[in-house]
Amino acid sequence: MVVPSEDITLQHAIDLFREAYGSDPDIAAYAPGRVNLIGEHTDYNDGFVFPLALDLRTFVVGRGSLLVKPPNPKAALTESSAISESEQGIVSFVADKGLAPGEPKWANYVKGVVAEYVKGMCRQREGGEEEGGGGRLIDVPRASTWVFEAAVASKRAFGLGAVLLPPSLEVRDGHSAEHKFAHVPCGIMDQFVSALAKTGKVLLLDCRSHTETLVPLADPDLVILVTNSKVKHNLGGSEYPHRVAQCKAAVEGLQKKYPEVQSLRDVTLEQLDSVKTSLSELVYRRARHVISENARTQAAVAALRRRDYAAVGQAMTKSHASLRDDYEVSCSELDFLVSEALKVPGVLGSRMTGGGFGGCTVSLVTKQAVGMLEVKIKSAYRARFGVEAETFVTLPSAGCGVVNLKKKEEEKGRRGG
Ligand code: GAF
Repeated sequence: MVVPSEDITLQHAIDLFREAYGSDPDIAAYAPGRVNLIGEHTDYNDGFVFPLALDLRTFVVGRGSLLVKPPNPKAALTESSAISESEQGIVSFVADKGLAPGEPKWANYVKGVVAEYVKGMCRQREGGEEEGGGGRLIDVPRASTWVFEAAVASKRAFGLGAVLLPPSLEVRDGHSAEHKFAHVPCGIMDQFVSALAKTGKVLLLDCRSHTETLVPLADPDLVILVTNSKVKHNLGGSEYPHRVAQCKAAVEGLQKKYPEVQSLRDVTLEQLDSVKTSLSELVYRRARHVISENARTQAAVAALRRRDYAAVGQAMTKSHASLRDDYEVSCSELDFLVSEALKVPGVLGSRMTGGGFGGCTVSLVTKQAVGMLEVKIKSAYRARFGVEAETFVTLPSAGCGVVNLKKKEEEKGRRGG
């Protein structure tokens, strides 16, 4: 895969802005994509996840003066615009309390965050809800407006940065946007990793207490390979919400015997087995995945801390089997990519990553073996499915942030470049 350099991506966003508004943006915000090393479908069960940010970022650019000194006050003060870099589209909408999801779907991720933001502004304002909406956005300090826009930059990466908003608010805005505007009853993993990720570190997140721990992964001999199956998935479709409901059903069944249980996080495999006959076979297997995945995630974290990479890899591979067999969120393309990867010497572990039903796999592999892995996996995938899989090597990268474009230009000028 040819990954455009950060400067090219940013420049592209700047060009789109110029084309749309006839002026230069003066601020950019970015948010990284993420890959989850292990801990899948555990976040909405109060469990543990272990993701890292990719060094692939989406940029959002803007100009503060558009909000502060609009040529046409009414229109500009009540409008927020979004440019989708990947879909080459522009959607304009009124940033007020009436904001509702609609078409195109990608813009709902933007609108959802804007809606939460407007609501937050209303709450913070004296006079409450009635006072809020639209033009009130001008009161938002410029930097935070665009950091906040970074939250929507990457479809599922809602990191709002830490400039003005406390982490809980950051997460609430992106998380609630997905629930209400994209209709995905997702957990909190993606929002947190986008906001909190650090270079060279994998983020262990306790999804109940919302506490995070950064675990180093910076071994010169080791890399992470992400492989895109190119199978598109739609988590808003019925399967993801079904899994959420099945976990809830398991908890309800368990509570009859163990009233103290609040979520699958609180359950051991022994406890689950003790109520097996009272659960449907399907609900039992769903719960078994979540409970065993929490244990695998904690084991993988401990293994990474002691640099036992083989054990990390084994936990990843077992995670895939559980997602495939018990949770049933894999697909033949992902299963194929994983089994082909594991045939290559130097691959320590491989699994599907994210919600499933398509998307990517993640493999832990020695630096020496990664070239061979890419070649083999691509040709096998092409031969089997007639599709070019995309691969890219990554290391844990930093979370979202802001670039002051004016300052960047001035610095460039001073350096004479
Ligand atoms: C999707 C969701 F958005 C996450 O919250 C998480 O549940 C993941 O699927 C599965 O681990 O990415």
